[in-house]
Amino acid sequence: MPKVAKGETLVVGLGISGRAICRYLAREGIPFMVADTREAPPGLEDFRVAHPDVSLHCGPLTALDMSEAEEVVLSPGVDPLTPGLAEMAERRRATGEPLVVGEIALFVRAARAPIAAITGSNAKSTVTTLLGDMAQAAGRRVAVGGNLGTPALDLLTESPEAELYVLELSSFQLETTPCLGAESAAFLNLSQDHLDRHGDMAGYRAAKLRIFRGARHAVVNAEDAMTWPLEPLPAIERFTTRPPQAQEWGIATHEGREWLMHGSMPLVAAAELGLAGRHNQANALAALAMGNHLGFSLASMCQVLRRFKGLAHRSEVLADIDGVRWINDSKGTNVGATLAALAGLGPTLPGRLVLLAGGQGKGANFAPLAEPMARYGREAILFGADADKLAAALEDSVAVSRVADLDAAMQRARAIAEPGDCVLLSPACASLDQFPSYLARGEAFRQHVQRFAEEAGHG
Ligand code: UMA
Ligand code: ADP
Repeated sequence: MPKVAKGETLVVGLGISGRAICRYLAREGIPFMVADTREAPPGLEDFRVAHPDVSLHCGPLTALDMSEAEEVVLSPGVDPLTPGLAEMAERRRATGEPLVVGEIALFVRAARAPIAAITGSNAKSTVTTLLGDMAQAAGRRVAVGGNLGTPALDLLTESPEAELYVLELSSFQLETTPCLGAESAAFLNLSQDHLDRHGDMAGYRAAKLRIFRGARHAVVNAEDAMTWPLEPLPAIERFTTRPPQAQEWGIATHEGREWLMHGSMPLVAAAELGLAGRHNQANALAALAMGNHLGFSLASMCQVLRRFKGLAHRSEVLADIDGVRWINDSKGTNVGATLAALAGLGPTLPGRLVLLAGGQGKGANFAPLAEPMARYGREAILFGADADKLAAALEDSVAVSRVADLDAAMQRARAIAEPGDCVLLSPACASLDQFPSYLARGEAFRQHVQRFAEEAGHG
């Protein structure tokens, strides 16, 4: 049986994070070997070129003897309960630290600047990008990455002068981080996602709550008790989309208009925000609370909120073609995100919503989509691995059609959408059964829309 040599670190996974872990260990002069459970992992070529002398094990981890490994560093997509790893879960190193950790644990050890960290089922990327822009506007040398964009460990070399790290962290990354020690940590919301990995909501929440370990400042959602830390922390601030109490960050009417507020202090009128929708007002408040703690001026943060138009693939309006609006929300990869999109868009439409949804449901319950679809939907066009489950949840509430894939869904949407309608790609599912990523799915949607626009003479 192949063996991790005594004193060697084992890196598990050859994806984006795995390759970043390898680069970090090589830079630090730490001896390591690599394993990937797949016979032909995607990063193989890169790895062979970058680390020609490092040994690699491909295939089941039970076929690798890791009993003498110095440390085992997991990529986020690797479940710590994978056979071969599960047996190591309780083991500790001579230093007392857990033997099995993730990439972020190495980052915490190496980082020399404060960390602001953001997690939640939805809105992580939006809040992370907003806070990064706010830091920049405040004149800070900031490095932004993690689950979004650059892997955390690569930030150490890409931005060696960073005064602040702003990290988007997934439940997968937090699950293997013993103590993050963030200067400010936000847990934005919790709704069903990744249940196939975490088992149930309690397991999923527990992974996310690890963001607060060692934190000096926490930002939580006043309307979602699942985001509140279980342990006392030096400072906890709350955001809400209701009128704020005392020192909360919230929304209230001021001089006849809705404003984002800190306690009784109006900050910026909701209508001035570059981002649309109630859910994005909550996101803006979370970023303000974190930025305020980090010492950014409220005035410069509000300027950022006025000009920030949002990220691609998140309720992104692509075109208006013959009175039909086409919106790309490919990043709506769970039910909570799709609910936010339906609730945000539905009331604003003169017509109805045509929803394109489907893919891998990750064990989620689709029933909550039925009510908003009954209220705002014209039809749900369903495709991908969990289309049947979606159909079962929706068919009593709205017209449903089943198609093979996104291409067929686009043709169907074009045929049935009426002027005033909105065609919304917000799949409530991961894309991986039919696409390499949600980005590829959103790009495919964009290309269809572009072609429809050209055919309609809008190109
Ligand atoms: N895999 C195996 N065997 C292995 C290693 C990986 O089967 O030995 C599989 C995993 O189960 C997974 C895929 O390969 O299906 C990728 O896993 P990975 O850990 O190698 O992923 P990376 O390429 O390193 O990308 C990860 C994040 N992906 C995941 O957590 C699944 C990326 O987030 C992140 O941008 C990147 O690290 C840099 O930090 C993507 C994501 O989908 C956007 N994240 C999930 C989400 O946002 O919901 C958590
Ligand atoms: P994440 O990085 O957590 O996936 P994103 O900012 O990329 O978050 O947004 C993901 C999805 O969640 C998008 O479909 C977006 O429209 C939706 N969304 C944004 N803000 C919220 C919110 N506050 N609550 C629920 N869904 C949201």
